[in-house]
Amino acid sequence: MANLAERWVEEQAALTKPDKIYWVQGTEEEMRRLIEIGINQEKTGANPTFSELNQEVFANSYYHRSHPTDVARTEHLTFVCTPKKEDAGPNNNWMEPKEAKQMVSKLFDGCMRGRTLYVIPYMMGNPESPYAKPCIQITDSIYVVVSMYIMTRAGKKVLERIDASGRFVKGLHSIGDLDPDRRYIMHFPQDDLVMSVGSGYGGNALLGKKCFSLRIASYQGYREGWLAEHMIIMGVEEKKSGETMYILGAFPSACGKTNLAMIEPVLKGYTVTTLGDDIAWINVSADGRLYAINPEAGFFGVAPGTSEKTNPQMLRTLKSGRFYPTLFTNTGLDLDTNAPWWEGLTDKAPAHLLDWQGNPWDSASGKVAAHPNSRFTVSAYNCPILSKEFDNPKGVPISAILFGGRRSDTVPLVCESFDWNHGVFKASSLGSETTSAAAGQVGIVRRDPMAMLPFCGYNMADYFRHWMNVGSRLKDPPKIFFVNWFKRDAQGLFIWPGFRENFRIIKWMMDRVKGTVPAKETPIGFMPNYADLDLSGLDIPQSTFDRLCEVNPGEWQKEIRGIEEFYGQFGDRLPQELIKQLMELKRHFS
Ligand code: OXD
Ligand code: MN
Repeated sequence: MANLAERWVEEQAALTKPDKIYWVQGTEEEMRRLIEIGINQEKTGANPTFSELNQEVFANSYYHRSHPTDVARTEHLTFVCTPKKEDAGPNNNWMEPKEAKQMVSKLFDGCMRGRTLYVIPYMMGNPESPYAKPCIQITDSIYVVVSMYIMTRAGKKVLERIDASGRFVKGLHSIGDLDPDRRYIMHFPQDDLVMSVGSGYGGNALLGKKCFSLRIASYQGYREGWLAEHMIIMGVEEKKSGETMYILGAFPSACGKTNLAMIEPVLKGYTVTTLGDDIAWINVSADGRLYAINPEAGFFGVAPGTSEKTNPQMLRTLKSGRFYPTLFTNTGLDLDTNAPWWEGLTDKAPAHLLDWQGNPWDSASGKVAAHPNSRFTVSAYNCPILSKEFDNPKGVPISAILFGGRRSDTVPLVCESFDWNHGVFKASSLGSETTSAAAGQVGIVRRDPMAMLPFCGYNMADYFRHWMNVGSRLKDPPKIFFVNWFKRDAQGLFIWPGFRENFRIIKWMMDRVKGTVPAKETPIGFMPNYADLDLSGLDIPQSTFDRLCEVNPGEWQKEIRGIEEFYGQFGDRLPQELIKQLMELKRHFS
């Protein structure tokens, strides 16, 4: 009798009707072969799926150009299909599961005719970890197969794990005809199932990432008592003591999360190691502490703005090519060197450049050469500062959690919450100006609780309660901090220098965790004293610091109105504790 995985694959093949079925083994030699096919035969729109890049500049790297309408996550086409609409919550688009399956099944019907159906068994998390989860993705895109090979632990060994556990997360994917009108990313949390059609873009098509490791996994975590979060994991070692503190950080997409995960400390005496740049699975261990693992095995990062200055470790990672190939998608292409190029990589653009759509780029046009959401896909194992704990099955113990957003005003540079529930309140009302990582208008403030608004696979009111329940199980809860690197002055210029200098704030947070510095109590939380922030070598006088840390009553009254409006949509389901916290804040500013 066919096993569980085979049976499911047969059913999907009966629906999608491919010419061939290919089970991915997960070997390097196999990926070379698939890349070759992508170079010579397989097309994405009018372009070959891959072309080889200059191996001297970026070793083992390949270029991919997507369909021009398929460049970002499409939140309006992303659905959470729970039997009851209230369980998906106002934070998700909803469709009744049976209806949703019927609708997308029509799009999947025969969509792989003349094509190959690839079966990718993969693991999210180190297979040795009790927290890791086995999965299978079906796809008809070689770009997706190679990307999954980089981003997850893929290979046939996972099938043994599926046989043993009798459970796996299923992902059915087809690029379909790439028509945005026939594009749907459907999640079925009750069935551990994702069906995605019409897009090859990472966040829509690498189903282990946002679809499973955040949307489906957040629901699993809700049921099972853990958290799946949109967070980086970093280790900061103090050389003098030899001690490492592990920190989580949540930021909405394209707010410098990856740069922070690999920050080169501007202060002497510290080393930063990276464990993850996007997703953390967080469990309460027997000792009452939070431990985090990164379920992914690679980085799918925004290229523009990545440079020797902003993220030298990422550039080293991208140039390594040591263990896995690296992909560049929708960047510009330097015709003289055959290397990818993007805005910010060098001060001056190359003389002969193709833009992300393959047209000669004209510097006078005012247009960008690389798409603002152009991406690299690179293995974490290629990263020179990958933490030696990266594969620790238990994960790493967490001492601090940091939340951030992109705000021109209102939110100060750094603020520590009074306690866990106050931190949950502040994180639940986090606002951020939108970026190009998702389709839609850029630069307007939207509430993005825990930076999870596009990724929470169930009603966020229940999610907030779940956060508080997890906190109540902790013996030694991590401190929760809020940062805003993006405050602007009256001329619209950033006040804080950002990038490497952000480490000064990390250092203050570590001092607070250790209890070695006092702080000022304000209505919104604890804030640093000027004297306790190490600003040595920076020209930041007290007056600038005061602007960075300003809590302006008028701005906060507006903020409170924004929070009230956001909370309103959750009705009675919103935990009373959050309403209490909001009332308390309001009292201070009325
Ligand atoms: C991402 C995102 O790709 O958050 O990580 O959009
Ligand atoms: Mn992300």
